[in-house]
Amino acid sequence: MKLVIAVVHGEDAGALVDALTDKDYRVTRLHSTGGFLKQANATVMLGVEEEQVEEVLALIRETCHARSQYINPMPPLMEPGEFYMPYPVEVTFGGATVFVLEVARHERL
Ligand code: 2BA
Repeated sequence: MKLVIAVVHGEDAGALVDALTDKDYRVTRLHSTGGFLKQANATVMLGVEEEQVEEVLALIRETCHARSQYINPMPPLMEPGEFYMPYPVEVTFGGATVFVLEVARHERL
């Protein structure tokens, strides 16, 4: 068995969970926050058989899309007689960051 962990954009998480549950996968959605952007994203976690991993990855590819956004790397600097407005920097988020882990043991008790 494998554990698939996918960090996805919050706006894609609903469609991904629906696509997975439509195919009878058991899924857990966690609210998470990216360390770099410090913005909410979603982590979707599911235990699957090895032969199901490719189908799960295909569903993630179909439902999760890359997005660009601009962030300000530092706040504007305003000292007496000085004004510095930093240029926004473009950052691309995802489609998805996916980890596939070996599961040592799985029980439903
Ligand atoms: P964040 O950490 O908020 O990162 C959002 C996007 O910012 C990243 O998109 C990447 O394009 C950029 N970025 C992140 N760290 C950077 C850095 N040190 N320098 C320059 N740009 C940087 P993605 O790579 O698609 O990642 C989307 C989200 O997936 C991340 O949100 C984080 O929550 C998660 N993630 C990505 N890689 C991970 C990893 N190796 N381990 C754990 N979580 C990861």
